[in-house]
Amino acid sequence: MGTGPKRRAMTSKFIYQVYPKSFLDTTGNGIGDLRGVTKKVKYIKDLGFDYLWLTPFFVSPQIDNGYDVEDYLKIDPLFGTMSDFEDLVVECQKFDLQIMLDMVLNHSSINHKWFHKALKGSQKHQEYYVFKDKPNTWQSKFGSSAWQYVDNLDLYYLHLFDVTQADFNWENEKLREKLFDIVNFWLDKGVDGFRFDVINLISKDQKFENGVGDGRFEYTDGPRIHEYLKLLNQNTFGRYPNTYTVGEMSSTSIDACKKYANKDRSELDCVFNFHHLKVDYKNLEKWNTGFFDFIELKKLLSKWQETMINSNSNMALFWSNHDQPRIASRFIKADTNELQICKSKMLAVAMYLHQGDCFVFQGEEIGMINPKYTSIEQYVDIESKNYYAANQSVEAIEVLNEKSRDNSRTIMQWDDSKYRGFSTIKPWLSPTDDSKWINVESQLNDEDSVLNFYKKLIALKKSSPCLNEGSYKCKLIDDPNLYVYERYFKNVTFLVICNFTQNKVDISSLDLSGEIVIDTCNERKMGELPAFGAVVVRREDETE
Ligand code: TEU
Repeated sequence: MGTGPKRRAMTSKFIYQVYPKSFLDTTGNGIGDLRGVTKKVKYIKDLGFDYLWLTPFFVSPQIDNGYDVEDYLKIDPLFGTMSDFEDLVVECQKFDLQIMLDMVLNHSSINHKWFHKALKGSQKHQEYYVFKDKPNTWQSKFGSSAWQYVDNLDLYYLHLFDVTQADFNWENEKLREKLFDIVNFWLDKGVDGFRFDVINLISKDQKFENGVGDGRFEYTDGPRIHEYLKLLNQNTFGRYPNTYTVGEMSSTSIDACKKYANKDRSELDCVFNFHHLKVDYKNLEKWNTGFFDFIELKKLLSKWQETMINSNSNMALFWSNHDQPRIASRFIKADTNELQICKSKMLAVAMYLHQGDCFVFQGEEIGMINPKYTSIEQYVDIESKNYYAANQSVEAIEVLNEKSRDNSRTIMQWDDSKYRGFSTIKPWLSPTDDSKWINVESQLNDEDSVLNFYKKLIALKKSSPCLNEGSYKCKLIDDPNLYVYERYFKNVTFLVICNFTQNKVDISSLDLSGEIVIDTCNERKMGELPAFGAVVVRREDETE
């Protein structure tokens, strides 16, 4: 029960993210459920994952697909029952797969009973949220003002996300205790870890100044954030020796992240930052297309690797989640299936051989791609709908085709049947594509598939202390085609070479002597790397 700093093992963790709604439907209603997850525990474990992260399945009006929680202690009937969840825990224990839940502690749904009581005039419950006489200029992440007027109270409440997601007031100790109770409830149910949603937004600067732009600097990595995270740690998961936690950090800074996931502090084990996923945002603006700054991507990856390693902190390695378009469809287009497969493998090599914990979003391991919806009716996501409402046009659909969060939320493709082995009826979100190869069944039987490649890559990283603990150095940072880096530890070095283009690239200046442990290319001429190719060389210095 010690609350002092934990010593963390240096081995990287492998976490598989499941979006239950789109994973596997066992009831035939077109919506995935917890029993569907239970059925696939073995599949996840066989790939080599240590953890299963489930996005929220608590009672919710589902305006933001469960990130708007109405009751944190109950399972939404859409996904099953508490007994289904308990069965899932048992199945995970059987396969030694740890379970992580997604805790949304920055806001609740306005359907939550606390908010209802606040609206009815309860002072105590109003203090659980952020009510003000006057709004400031802060903008919601989903567009428009972040404040909503409540007529009968003559007050405004803060919602950094949708108007139905009211922000909590973490200044209030009673509220904090209530939230800690929720986390402890799930720990008692046998949960092994948590992903904390936008957790770096919970400490708002109490001056509530307008600030610049949308106001984010007034509430991001706020004044009491480290104190709150320590309290959360001490009062909940920190009381258990082997829990694992990762915080989703929105628009964060590297200096803040160094502290959040420092191995000697008692905040979190790991952090997500999104800077590397904004390299295709022209002028840092999400809603545009056709832009990709490769050099900036390399600069960001190398800055975060070096800084986090040097400050003894840990970071999440990821290309995708339920808010991001599919990585296989991102950055540079692949013209053929063959190139698409190479690209998926290359991106996996580029990301997961860094130092840090590896997060894979369902379907990434088979190279799933964005759907190409043609009308707004096919979209479900609230952010996408809001964007379209403000920009109704053919161009807006094209932008959504690249940027919508629904791109990653389409159903998991288990086989090549009509509804992809996900369901027996039309799913809640239309299937992605009609390819015959992007599905689990066909890839399990194919030695060279993306799926089997992920398996090998995970095994490689797990088996190598250097890839877990080693330092990092980026090479050829100004090269417009290649991402090259080295990992080194004791007398072992790994050289990672990735071709981010659709052309073959000259690599004759690089020393490839050593053991080639990964070569994604079918045919590779000496001194060349084919389109989207990746090569990894392991060297051991005998003289040390
Ligand atoms: O996302 C936080 C977040 O800020 C984004 O990733 C957001 O979706 C993006 O900036 C919009 O362009 C988390 C969850 O992952 C997301 O699904 C929720 O909608 C959001 O918090 C609110 O809970």
